Parts: sequence; C-alpha cells; structure tokens
Amino acid sequence: MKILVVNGPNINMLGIREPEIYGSRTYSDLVAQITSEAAKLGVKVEFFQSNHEGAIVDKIQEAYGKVDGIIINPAAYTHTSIAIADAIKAVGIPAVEVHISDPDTREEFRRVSYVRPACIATIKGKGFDGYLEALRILAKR
Ligand code: CA2
Repeated sequence: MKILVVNGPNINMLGIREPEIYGSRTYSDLVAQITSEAAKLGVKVEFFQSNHEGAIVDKIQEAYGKVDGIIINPAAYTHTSIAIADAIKAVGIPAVEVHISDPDTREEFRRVSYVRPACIATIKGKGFDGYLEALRILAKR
C-alpha cells in the first residue's frame, strides 16, 4: 500500500514562527514522524510539499493509478482552491484532509474548506498526530 502525503503553502516554514498555533517542530520532524508510523503499519509513503496550487493539482493527477490514499493539508488553499478539490475528485483516490490547528475555531475566512467534501474524513486541531491518525484511517481500508 502506498500513501501520498501532500502539504500546501508555508508548511515548509513550520517551527520557524507562530509556535503557539502550529507548535515548534519543523516540516522535517513531521516527515520523520509520519515515516516512522508508516513503517510500523507496513505502508509506503511519499511526501510532497509545494507553495504552488498548480503543482499540487499536477501531483494529485500523477498519483492516479499509483497511490492507494492521499493525506492532504492544503494549508491556505483549503479555503480557496476549487482546483485542488476537483483534482481529488477526478482521481477518485480516498483522501483525508488534515489540519494541524483547528481552522474552524480561528478567523472567519478559515472556516470554509473547499477540499472537505472531496475527502473521506477531516482531522483538525490534533497537531502532527492528525497525520498519523489519517495514515491509520487509510491503512485500514
Ligand atoms: O492548521 C493547519 O494545518 C492549516 O492548514 C495551516 C495553514 C493555514 O493557512 C490553514 O488555515 C490551517 C498555514 C500553514 C503554515 O503556515 C505557517 C505560518 C507561520 C509560520 C509557519 C507556518
């Protein structure tokens, strides 16, 4: 089983600022934590982080027929991107939306998620553990 883990804009900056919202661990720490959980579950993982909407759409399309599940934190594109939502629907790969913080309890503009209806589950507000939960959900399928 292979899972693609997609992270959107500024996730590569984790740990650098706003530790009160996103914690003090870095993107490399996140990759290490998911890699370790995946090994325990016997799942292969591929990581992709981009600050560009089109690159994320391209990556999701490339996953068609090659990947069994997608974990996606679209970051700010969550609240704006119909293109990413459409790409998830187009490939038909089960996807889990993950957010480190809980966007529904923050500013009004973070309360909409275009991606949510395209996903089988949403995990929010659980920090990095949310990605591990998403991995377990997809591994069980
Ligand atoms: O809580 C999440 O995981 C978010 O997807 C993170 C996004 C935000 O736009 C979403 O509303 C919720 C932000 C990604 C990281 O942004 C940083 C900001 C400052 C310092 C480091 C990262």
